Amino acid sequence: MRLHTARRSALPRALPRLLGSLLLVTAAGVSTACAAPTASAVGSDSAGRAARPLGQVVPAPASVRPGGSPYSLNDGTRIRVDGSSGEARKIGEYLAGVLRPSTGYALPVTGKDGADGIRLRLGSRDSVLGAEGYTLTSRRGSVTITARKPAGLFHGVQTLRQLLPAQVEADSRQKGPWSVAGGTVTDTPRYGYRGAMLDVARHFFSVTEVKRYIDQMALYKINKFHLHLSDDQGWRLAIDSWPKLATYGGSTEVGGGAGGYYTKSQYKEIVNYAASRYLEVVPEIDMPSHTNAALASYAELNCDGVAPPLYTGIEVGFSSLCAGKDITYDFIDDVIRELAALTPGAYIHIGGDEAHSTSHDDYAKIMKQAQAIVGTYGKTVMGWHQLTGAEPVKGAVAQYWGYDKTSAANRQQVVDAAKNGTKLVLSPADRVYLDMKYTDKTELGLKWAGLVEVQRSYDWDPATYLSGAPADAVLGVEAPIWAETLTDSDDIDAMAFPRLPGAAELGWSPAATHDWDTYKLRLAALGPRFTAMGIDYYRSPQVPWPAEPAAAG
Ligand code: TNX
Repeated sequence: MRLHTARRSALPRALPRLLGSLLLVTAAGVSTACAAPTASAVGSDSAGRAARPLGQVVPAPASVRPGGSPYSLNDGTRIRVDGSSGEARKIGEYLAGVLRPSTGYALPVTGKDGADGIRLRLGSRDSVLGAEGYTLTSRRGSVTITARKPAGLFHGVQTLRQLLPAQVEADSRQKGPWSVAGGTVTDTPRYGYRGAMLDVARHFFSVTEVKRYIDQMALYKINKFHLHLSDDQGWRLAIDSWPKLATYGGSTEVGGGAGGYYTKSQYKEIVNYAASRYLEVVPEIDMPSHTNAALASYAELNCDGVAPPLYTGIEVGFSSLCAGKDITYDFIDDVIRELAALTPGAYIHIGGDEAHSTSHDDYAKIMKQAQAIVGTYGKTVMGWHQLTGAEPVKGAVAQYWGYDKTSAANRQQVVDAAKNGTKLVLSPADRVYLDMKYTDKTELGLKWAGLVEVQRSYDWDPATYLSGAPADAVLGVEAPIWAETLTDSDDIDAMAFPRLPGAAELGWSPAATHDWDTYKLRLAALGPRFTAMGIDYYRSPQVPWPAEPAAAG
């Protein structure tokens, strides 16, 4: 048995394990929950190589049973996958791709025979695991991840990454040892919808930047990637039947930069990349407002037949599609048809927010037609919660983005819709809008919904947040990041980290694990991982980050 720290090796053999389990149980206050160890155990090694308790993972796993000998990778380790499925092999290759650069081990991905190594098993008959759950068992000689479905295996692999020392995330060779504490994690998500949104309209982000964010989401078991593809400042997807949307409407962005758009093949590349990380893309074309880029591209879409100039400011609510013109509905049909053909996922998001210059009747008319069109192409309607002020179709999902100053009447409208069957995804702006400043000193971001420090972002419960809404109306949580002030991956990193993992935990972890005091310790332990991945995160004073060298570049 390899012991991880001098402090521990001085203790009798069974004692560290016993202490570990006691800490796990008491810190979370519930016996099934995982939780954090003491602050000193989080940060005892500046390189993040301290022994890591089994439950020290974000999102908190549903159940953790520490015990037994740890597992250690070595230069002979194999990743053994279930040969019956190509997907298990791909996940094995993905894991090897994460582990090889830092460990320097060959880590061949081989067939499932053999009891040692990292074993990825599909086809568990444990129905409790559902489509996304997994078990991970670590003992001397092996770590075995078992799941019913590939998504569960993939999520289990993310847990394994976090159970290894932080340096495993580096892209160059690091010193081991590479050990995982002994025991079993059994884990399933609280909600089926765990999303993050990226606004590529206010500033355009390249395919490479988008993939980077996808990889970051996957670490925390997020499974929906909402792409905000159109707004006043830019149209970001090529549409064959209306080519000027992209070539002209996509030619600028906030501040007047060059903008850009995704060709269909680039867009497919994003969708496929997301799918390889078990994320479903939820594409959004915002309407009837937030449409200046489209209105500027085609004069005939405007009620007065005059195309407005391109727009590079950050005001909202001034643009509107024209409810009284037939061509408006041809346009919506063409766009949704082409988009649906590029969308393997269930949802198409039609926006519907901040239509301040559209009359109620016009709004209701356009949203009714748009919803019908989404249905025609076999997709489920998603819209911002203002959709509940029109007539949401059966099965529609409303994304709630209210905040503490949202009027009681507006909240009630959403609650009433939920009582009538509209499903909800919760994105409260004063909690999980990742573009809100942390403090007054935060350089990037906006603050119309207030300042959102890390604790405020984490400390709410999706089941009770919208009081009066039936708990089963809530499909999950999504953290949007709007990009008026953000121009590249560094900017996304600075705003999403460390709040994104908290939003992911709200979507994944059982309510019983929800506890800021233990969460902040688990979050602190992610600091060296962010650094190893080149993420220059906000060092919130609310979180006891371990000492570490300044973040790279
Ligand atoms: C509100 S939330 C918006 C966006 C802005 C964002 C900035 C919502 C559906 N609309 O148009 O980009 O605030 O935080």
